[in-house]
Amino acid sequence: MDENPRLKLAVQKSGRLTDPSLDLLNRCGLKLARGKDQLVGFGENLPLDVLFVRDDDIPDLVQEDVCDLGLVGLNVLEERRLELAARGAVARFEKLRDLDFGRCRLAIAAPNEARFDGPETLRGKRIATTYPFMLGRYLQTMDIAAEIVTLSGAVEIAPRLGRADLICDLVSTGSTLQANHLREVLTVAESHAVLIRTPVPLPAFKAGWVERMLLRIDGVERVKESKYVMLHAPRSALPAIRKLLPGSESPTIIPLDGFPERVVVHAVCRENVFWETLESLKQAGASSVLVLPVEKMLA
Ligand code: PRT
Ligand code: ZN
Repeated sequence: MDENPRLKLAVQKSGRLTDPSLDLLNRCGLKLARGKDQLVGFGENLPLDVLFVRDDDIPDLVQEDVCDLGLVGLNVLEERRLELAARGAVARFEKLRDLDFGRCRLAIAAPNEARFDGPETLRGKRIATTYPFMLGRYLQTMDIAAEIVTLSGAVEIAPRLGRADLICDLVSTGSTLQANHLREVLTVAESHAVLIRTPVPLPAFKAGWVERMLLRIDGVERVKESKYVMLHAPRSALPAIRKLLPGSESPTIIPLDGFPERVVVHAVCRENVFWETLESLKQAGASSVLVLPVEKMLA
């Protein structure tokens, strides 16, 4: 048996999740060697390799233990879970983290000119979707009988082709709906990218690396909006300045040589620092204010 087995992580090969997934891994310190069109990226500096696949294959690759980890949309995961449940099977992938990318919602949209007075309007209508299980569950919870027209793509043109009265599809900016003369009327589910893991227990070496990656992911997520603020201030202004620093824990106060009444303040702010905050800080007596991005943070 391999004494130092490598972790295998499934990532979407080419699509909306590819760049943000690779960006996250890069921020976690992974250097990937990947030839053009290669299906496997080799982790040069960590015992972690990336398998590039279609997003729809990721839940099964992970639950069948072909891959230890996967980055995939909650929508894909949930649809697969319901599909398995409909066959009396149980989804075995385990969610490790919710991630801050791939945000969208599964929504029902109606043609602009069609009347819509709430969920009741769906009764007896045909709804086109590539998410028949999630839509089915939604209709069931709302106690509405409607016909689900399952398509494999191009859902947004179904009403124009006369194949459906409404659609149920993923929406992020809403511009696709708009371009197809549709309007969003109901939200079925919210979604974002998630990290999932195999249900099979991992050997200690791999488990240790999963833990380390999780700490790094948490660090990356935490610093996204964080800023490091440095400023000079009169000691007397400290209470006011502390109140103005957004989401900061106890700042570091450093005496300023030769100026007993003045101090240097260093603080990590967990929220973005806007110009308005800087202006208020200045009004409160701060000077030489510097705002720096935070690259890494380990709790
Ligand atoms: O080839 P593969 O099967 O891997 O890719 P795919 O075509 O199935 O997936 P892809 O790349 O389109 O999306 C991958 C994942 O990104 C989805 O499963 C979601 O978790 C997430 N995501 C986030 C989205 C969107 N936003 C999104 N807007 N997935 C799809 N869309 C589509 C939507 O279906 C519609 O056609 O974009 C259009 C609407 O976008 P807006 O901005 O016009 O509203
Ligand atoms: Zn897909």
